[in-house]
Amino acid sequence: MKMTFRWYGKDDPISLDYIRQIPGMYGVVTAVYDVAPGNVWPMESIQNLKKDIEDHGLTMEVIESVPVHEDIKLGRGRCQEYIDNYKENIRRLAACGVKCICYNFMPVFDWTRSRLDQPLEDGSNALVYYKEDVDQMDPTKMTLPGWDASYSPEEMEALIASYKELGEEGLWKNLEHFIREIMPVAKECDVYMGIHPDDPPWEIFGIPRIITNEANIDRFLDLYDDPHHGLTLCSGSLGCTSANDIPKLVAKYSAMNRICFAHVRNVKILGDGSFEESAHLSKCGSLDIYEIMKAYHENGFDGYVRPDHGRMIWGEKGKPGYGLYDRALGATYINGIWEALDKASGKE
Ligand code: DNO
Repeated sequence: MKMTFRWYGKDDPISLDYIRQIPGMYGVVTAVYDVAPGNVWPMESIQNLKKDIEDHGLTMEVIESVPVHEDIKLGRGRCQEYIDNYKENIRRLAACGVKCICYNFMPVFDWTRSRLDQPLEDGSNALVYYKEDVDQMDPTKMTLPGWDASYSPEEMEALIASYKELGEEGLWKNLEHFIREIMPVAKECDVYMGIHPDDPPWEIFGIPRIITNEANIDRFLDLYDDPHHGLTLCSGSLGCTSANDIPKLVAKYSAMNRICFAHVRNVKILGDGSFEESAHLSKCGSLDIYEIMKAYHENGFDGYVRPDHGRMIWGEKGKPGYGLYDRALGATYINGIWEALDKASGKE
């Protein structure tokens, strides 16, 4: 496994100098953030990003995310032009040494939470999803850090209506078209495309979400039979519901060589469709992180890993989910488990 850390570029309050000090850090996961979704990333921006990262002794082999324009997901408007741009981005990133691209196919909203700084018992705070509060939320009147905030309330309303009309099968059809278009390019460029599951893995605000469970992931992988067509297996996204058995999914898809990127996050499932993000340590949440890492290890996983959302601890103020301290603790914990698994299996 190759340990990585998400870095939001020059505007990230966490510097590359700090990231390189986390033990065992192989590289950062980043993106070009000043280009609107759908457009081609300037070569110069990609090269500058790479240089900066490599000057700090880190690698830039993983991009998260190259966003998929809503016209592609809806199969309308400038869909084909945006798909061509997407292919060009794959080519450009590959030319700069990128080996893995993370993306998602969630309509309009990326990860959704009801509160970003819920105080926890130990004085830290974390992202939470309380179903009752989400049920009251009006997505046309708010935004969250992972969302595209450029829509007016009217545009948002129209977009939501289009997805309701499209429905689940319509979304599958558009996903299939996108995959059949981009995968030959990714394969030729030797870039591994890892789709991120929907977070949370169920329908929100009445619009469809499809990368949510084992049956749907099987259906997704069947769209294109090649290891370059794979998964970003996010334990915390799929693991918000106990219906998904994460160690089992990790074992299955890593044995099939279809996981290129592992997001390791723990969550505490609260039972009524609510959950809280917790520290990575197994006993702090509902997921058994040891069993998850063991499933990767036993199946010879050698892809990229990153600690996912952390809590805010030790008074840190920062980007929700993406502070330094708790994610660094997460990386160290994961490295510790991996070292133990290596040694116990005689690998080291
Ligand atoms: C949450 C992240 C997601 C992820 C995208 C991938 O913090 O894991 O926002 O980056 O869904 O496209």
